Amino acid sequence: QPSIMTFFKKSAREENKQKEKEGNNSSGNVSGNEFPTLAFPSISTSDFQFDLDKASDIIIESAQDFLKRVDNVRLALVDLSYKSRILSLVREKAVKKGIDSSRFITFVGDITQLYSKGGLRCTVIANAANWRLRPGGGGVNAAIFKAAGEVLEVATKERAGTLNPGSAVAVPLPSASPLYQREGVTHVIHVLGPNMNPQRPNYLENDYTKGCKILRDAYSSLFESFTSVAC
Ligand code: AR6
Repeated sequence: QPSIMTFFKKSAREENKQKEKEGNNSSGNVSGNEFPTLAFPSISTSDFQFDLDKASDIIIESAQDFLKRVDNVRLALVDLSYKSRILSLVREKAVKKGIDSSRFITFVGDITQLYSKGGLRCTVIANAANWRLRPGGGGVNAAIFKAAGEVLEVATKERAGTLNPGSAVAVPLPSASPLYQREGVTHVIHVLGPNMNPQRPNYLENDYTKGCKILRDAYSSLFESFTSVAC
């Protein structure tokens, strides 16, 4: 009878095997670039169930468009696992499209521990938020609010009460926050992406014409907010 521990040990072994195969935990040039860096999760592709192939195209197009227009900044797409499908799709497409690997990277790690656990300095992090900008609910939203402490909730309420799909709001992180002190994060940008999950508000009923537009708007609002706080 396999125990829970055996299961965990096996998963850790598998992750390590995968890690060895890939050589490291990132693609792109992680060190030697001191540009302000925005770390962001793939918006809408987990709890909000947005199609991964379409999302990866939008991430690449939006990043490429942004990096053409704005110098001296860097973008890092982050996900928790080496097995992340969205990270592999984006990596493949980034290579095909010839994105500058010193300015666009993919990184495996917890977005709340990028510096302390991964050595990646990101002054600004994005959150895949809900429309009420509430803590909890799971995914990256729960992780960020938990790691940042109550000060993030208070600072968020001062900036905005709700968010429309496709928009973003940048919140300066009070220096009392553990995320500021431990990770060097100065701003959290909440982004609301399109929702393809019938159990969640603003469900788009699989309308990918609307969904893709909202996802593009979400990334462009996110990247514009990043320039306004980092440049
Ligand atoms: N660090 C890095 N990436 C993460 C982390 C983390 N700690 N946690 C999750 N991800 P999701 P959505 C990745 O579901 O689809 C929330 O409950 C995850 O693997 O967080 O936009 C909100 O309150 C995936 O690649 O966001 C909303 O109601 C990506 O982050 C709703 O979910 C986004 O997954 C938003 O759904």
